[in-house]
Amino acid sequence: MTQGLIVKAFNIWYRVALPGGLTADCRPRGRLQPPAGRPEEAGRRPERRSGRGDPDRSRVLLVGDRVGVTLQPDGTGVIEEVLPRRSELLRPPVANVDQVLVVFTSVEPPWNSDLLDRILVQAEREGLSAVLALNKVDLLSTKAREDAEARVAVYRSAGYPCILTSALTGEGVEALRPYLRERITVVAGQSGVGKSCLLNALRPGLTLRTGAVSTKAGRGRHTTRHVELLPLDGGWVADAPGFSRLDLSYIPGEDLAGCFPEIVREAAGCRFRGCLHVHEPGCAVRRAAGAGAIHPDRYSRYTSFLAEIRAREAPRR
Ligand SMILES: Nc1nc2c(ncn2[C@@H]2O[C@H](COP(=O)(O)OP(=O)(O)OP(=O)(O)O)[C@@H](O)[C@H]2O)c(=O)[nH]1
Ligand SMILES: [Zn+2]
Repeated sequence: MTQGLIVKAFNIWYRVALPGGLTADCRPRGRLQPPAGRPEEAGRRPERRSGRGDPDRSRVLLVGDRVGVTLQPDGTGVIEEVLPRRSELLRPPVANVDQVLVVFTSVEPPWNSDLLDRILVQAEREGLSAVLALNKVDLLSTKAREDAEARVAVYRSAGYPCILTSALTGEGVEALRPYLRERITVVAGQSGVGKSCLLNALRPGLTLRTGAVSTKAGRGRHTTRHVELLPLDGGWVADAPGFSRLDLSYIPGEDLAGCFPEIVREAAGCRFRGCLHVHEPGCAVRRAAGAGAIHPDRYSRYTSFLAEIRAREAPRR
């Protein structure tokens, strides 16, 4: 049996990447058991994948699953086993994701820290690390670039690696590369920020559709775009829509602070366990926000997200 990684799923077939750069289209063995997830995942999400434990084998496996395959004489393979998952994303549906590459811009489209913070909160909630790429820096004047640097510094001080990139000139592309090596990365960011272009710059041999509408035959109105993992420096990237939910109300209010790494660092100093860092006495987080150790913009984003979650939670009580 050979170990491989599911890189694409279609109907009952799965494309599996094998050692040596080979791939084989594989079908699961009849009685294949669903993989074990992380036990602490139970109850983390508002919606569970309906295929969990479902006898419909076609939904048991995910792109990103590590599998054991027996190759057949005709070049196809049979998936005999699935290794336990380290993580399981619902949107996009990918297993074993390590991190999110968040691509954003300060022009075309303009800076949107609300969306950026929402994406980062989701990444933290899923237990994924995040790397930020501020793309299209070729469009910035010296002054605009200084402003962009200042905005990015907020995220650096929160603990996120941030790289200024241009898919057009190639600036920052080599600085970004080491973060993607040997990991499974999902690319997130609003439409038009240059996600596909940046991946193309990282992988000159690869051509992803960018900007223009795809003309690929057979892509009818009712077919959805499937997730695919693309090889990159011994790692894998998924340029798939989905990882940019605007609605954070699936996160319990008391868990939100845990999704801001700089708040987590300070919260140990709060007087009360379970401090929500809003108006509790002896709150180290508010103190740190007042003193600048936590950036006031990030702190106020935390309080506004918390208010949003609370407003949704209230009717359920
Ligand atoms: N000037 C400049 N333009 C860029 C850069 N990166 C991408 N673009 C342009 O921005 C537009 C959108 O790029 P895409 O790569 O398609 O953006 P995307 O984020 O993949 O967009 P969606 O597929 O809609 O999510 C295209 O017209 C690109 O040519 C950059 O670094 N500099
Ligand atoms: Zn506190």
